[in-house]
Amino acid sequence: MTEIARYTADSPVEIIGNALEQHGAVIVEGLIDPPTLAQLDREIGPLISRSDPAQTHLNEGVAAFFGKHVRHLTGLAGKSNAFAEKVMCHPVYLALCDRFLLPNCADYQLNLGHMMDRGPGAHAQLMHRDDDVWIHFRHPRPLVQLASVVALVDFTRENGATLVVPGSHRWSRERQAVESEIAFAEMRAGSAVIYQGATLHAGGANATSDQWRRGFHMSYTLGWLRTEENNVLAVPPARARRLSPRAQRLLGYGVHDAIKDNGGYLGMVEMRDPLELLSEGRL
Ligand SMILES: O=C(O)CCC(=O)C(=O)O
Ligand SMILES: [Fe+2]
Repeated sequence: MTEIARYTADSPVEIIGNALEQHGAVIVEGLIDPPTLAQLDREIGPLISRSDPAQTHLNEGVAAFFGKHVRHLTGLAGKSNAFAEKVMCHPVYLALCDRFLLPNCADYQLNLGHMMDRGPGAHAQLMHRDDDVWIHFRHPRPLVQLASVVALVDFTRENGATLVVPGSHRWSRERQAVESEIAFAEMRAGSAVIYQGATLHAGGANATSDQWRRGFHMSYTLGWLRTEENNVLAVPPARARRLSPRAQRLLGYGVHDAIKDNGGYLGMVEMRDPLELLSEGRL
């Protein structure tokens, strides 16, 4: 069995980033502090407990991937201020996005902010790479995604800790992991596993515990790529207006301004930056 490199949240972010570059995955312990965890619980707890594990999914493939024992809550930045300002805008995530994503875009954005409460009976997900959502973007391609699973309860092997294959971000796309290459992201509530979009991983099976394994699946991508969750519809202007400009920009409200790189603009409204229209009350 293999292990995932571990650091604490006060480790220099450069060291955390070096491990993420080398191994494709890293655990950061104590990333989310206890008061923020309590705020998340107050804001999100009542919503997730009303979610139906047998909900309708986009199609049968997605339904099979998640199974019928998982409660979902999406569009988190519109539902929880703590998620938007303290998780999505966490300085460690932003510093890692600066290092890994900014070389390939003028600004990065949230790809997905998704809570999963993986209940007893949840089966393991198929081993996958999150960046395969952009399957038409042929290889070789630059690094396009940083992803993370944040533990909101203690993650154990029994309750389905995320399975991660360190080093697989550099493998050929055909290579499959054998058991000895797969690590369990066992970690305390408030810790997170952070991985590259090309790193093989899967939600683990919650086969023997009686706990709900609650966590955020959150990822960031280049500002010029279509996002998995339609963030501007999931967090419409009436909600986005209450957030900080940084959070609004991460949700895709800002223009992607590549003029300084001899490129152009993406995402204008009335030839203006929607962020300005939002602050002027015109959106
Ligand atoms: O919840 C987890 O442990 C992993 C989730 C995941 O990888 C996914 O939904 O793509
Ligand atoms: Fe995934």
